[in-house]
Amino acid sequence: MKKYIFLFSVAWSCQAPEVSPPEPVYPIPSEHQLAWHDLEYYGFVHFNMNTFSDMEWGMGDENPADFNPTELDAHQWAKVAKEAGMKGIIITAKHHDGFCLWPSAYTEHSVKNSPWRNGKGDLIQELREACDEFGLEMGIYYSPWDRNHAAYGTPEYITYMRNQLTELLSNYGDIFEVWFDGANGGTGYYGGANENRFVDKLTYYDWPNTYALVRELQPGAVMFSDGGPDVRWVGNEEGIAYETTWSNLIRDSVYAGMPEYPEKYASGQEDGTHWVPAEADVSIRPGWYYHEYEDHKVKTLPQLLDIYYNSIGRNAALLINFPVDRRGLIHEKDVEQIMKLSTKIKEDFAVDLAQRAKLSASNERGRGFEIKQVLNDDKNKYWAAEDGVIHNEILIQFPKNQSINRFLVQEHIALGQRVKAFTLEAKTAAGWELIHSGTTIGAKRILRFEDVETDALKFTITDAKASPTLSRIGVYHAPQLLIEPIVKRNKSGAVTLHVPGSNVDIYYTLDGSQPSTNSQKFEGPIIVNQAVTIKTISRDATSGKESEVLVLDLDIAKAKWKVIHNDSNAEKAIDEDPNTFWQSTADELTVDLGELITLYGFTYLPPQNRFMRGIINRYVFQSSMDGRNWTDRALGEFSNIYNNPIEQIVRFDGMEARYIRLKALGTTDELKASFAELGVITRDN
Ligand code: FUL
Repeated sequence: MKKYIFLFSVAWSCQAPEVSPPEPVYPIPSEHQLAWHDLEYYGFVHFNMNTFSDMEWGMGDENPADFNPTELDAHQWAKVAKEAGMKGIIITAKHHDGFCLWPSAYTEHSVKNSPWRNGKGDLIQELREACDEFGLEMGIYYSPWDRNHAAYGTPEYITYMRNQLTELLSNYGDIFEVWFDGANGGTGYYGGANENRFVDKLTYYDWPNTYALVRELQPGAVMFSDGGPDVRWVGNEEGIAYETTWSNLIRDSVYAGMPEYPEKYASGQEDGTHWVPAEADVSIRPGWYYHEYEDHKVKTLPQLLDIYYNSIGRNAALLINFPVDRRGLIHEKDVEQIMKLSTKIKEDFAVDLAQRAKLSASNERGRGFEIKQVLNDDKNKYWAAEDGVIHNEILIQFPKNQSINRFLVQEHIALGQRVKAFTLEAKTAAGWELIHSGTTIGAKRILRFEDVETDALKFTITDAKASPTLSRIGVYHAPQLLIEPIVKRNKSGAVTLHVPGSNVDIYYTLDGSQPSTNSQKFEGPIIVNQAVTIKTISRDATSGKESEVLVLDLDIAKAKWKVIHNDSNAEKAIDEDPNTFWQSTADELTVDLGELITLYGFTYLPPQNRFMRGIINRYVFQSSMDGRNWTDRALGEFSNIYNNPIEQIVRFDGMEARYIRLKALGTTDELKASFAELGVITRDN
């Protein structure tokens, strides 16, 4: 017995003494924010009156009788989310049109006056049960803006909003996130007033007291808006975080819907005062709501994968939206795509090569904080450097040469986000090669790069706010993914198809059939003058692997079109290049089509650069036979175009025209209207 005690005490005394953890670097996440970070990936459901009115933003005058899904099944939504690897679902309980998915006692504009479940339905309750069945969290989207409510704009509406939040946050169990949309104030039905109502977005909602109410009712929930208070908008609706993304934010300078938010605040700030991490939201289709005409525009796997790596891989959570269809189901195509993403992610991260490697760090704080901790999935175990040691090198030596193309790294964020700059190098036959030089890490950073053959990696932290911590390092070799062809067309109608890389063949069809190796092989530009749907795939000539099918509607070529403006730059609005645009001087664009054409609609693409100006949000579209006498053909709003600047499609009954004009009645920033591309629809479907 004595002997054992002796050995034990020798072993004990040989071990390094316990050391204390590093001091936090403020701001740090709260307990409920830390729990939220663990979710990382969850689903959004947009399903309201807009689903039935085929709109993105309803005016608020819609009839509850029109809300009538035929096969609504919240279990299907939850099953899809669960199988896709998502941890929760946020539902649009009330969107801007004010229609409520639960039988609110405070309005008649809800499911209780719809034919769905004979007016006895409660969709929030149905989703609650479905989420519970599949072990998912449930979140609530609640639009502060209400285009239906007569009192919107007065203090009475704030009471209404709080009463409704009280219903939603008291009667449906634990809510993980309350989502406050920044879009608010403008035209609407407003109980029949049909007017323009602007509110002071900073003060009108009395946010401090509204937030206090949410905290009281759901202490575990995080609140989302442009400026938090707990989780912030990433600043675009493409699901893409910034290369440099801080979880810190100068929170008190920000409020929901502030115009300069995306440009100035969305990436967070190194010296931000509060922990308000980013959430990247994006729809699996161009719009947030279901439109049958987008059935072939569901995002492809390479697009979804880019979103994954540019959000979760850049210190943000990812919220992918399903525009539930009129049946009340997530559409088959959306299911297919989201499952492809989860399969691919599993494949990409199947084997962590770092687990077989030998790791060493240039500095270690001491016992409990050794570099081996980064191979452990336990979030509470982490490597830390000694106080004051900012520059740190971590060497990862593989037993033999490896082909790698992914590097994952995480900070121990419970003690604050610290790293400001890092590099990743690989030892190759040519010596140490720089793979990536980056800035922030945060909750998770994933680097994607071309295959590198290497037997060692060097990860160097070159700058940090304080001595760094890391909770995880992973190294992977993701299988190559063949991307579908990129389609370009010029003004004369010449279409080119392109795939980066060599040894890839491209096949296409113009008759609506599925492309295969029996279809036309792309050998050089194809002239496409008429309206057609092009379907195309790429195929690796060696492996025979095929990409997904890309489907694209093309309308008539613009070869004969001329802009009627004394400014050669105006041509950019009809040059078929989405990356160029023209900013008008008179808020309108007039085009001579060169011949008489029967039109069934038009398309408008706003500028595609990151912080664009002069985006049209209210318009009138006119046509003329002679260029002198004009008739109004369509008048309306491009809803949500500022946040989601996708091509706008407006259809009308067929009519002949030689000249067309798109006139801006309003732009999102009141600057002169800009046009990336104006197009026409000549197919009647
Ligand atoms: C935006 C809204 O205006 C859209 O309709 C959508 O709900 C999106 C998630 O947020 O601000």
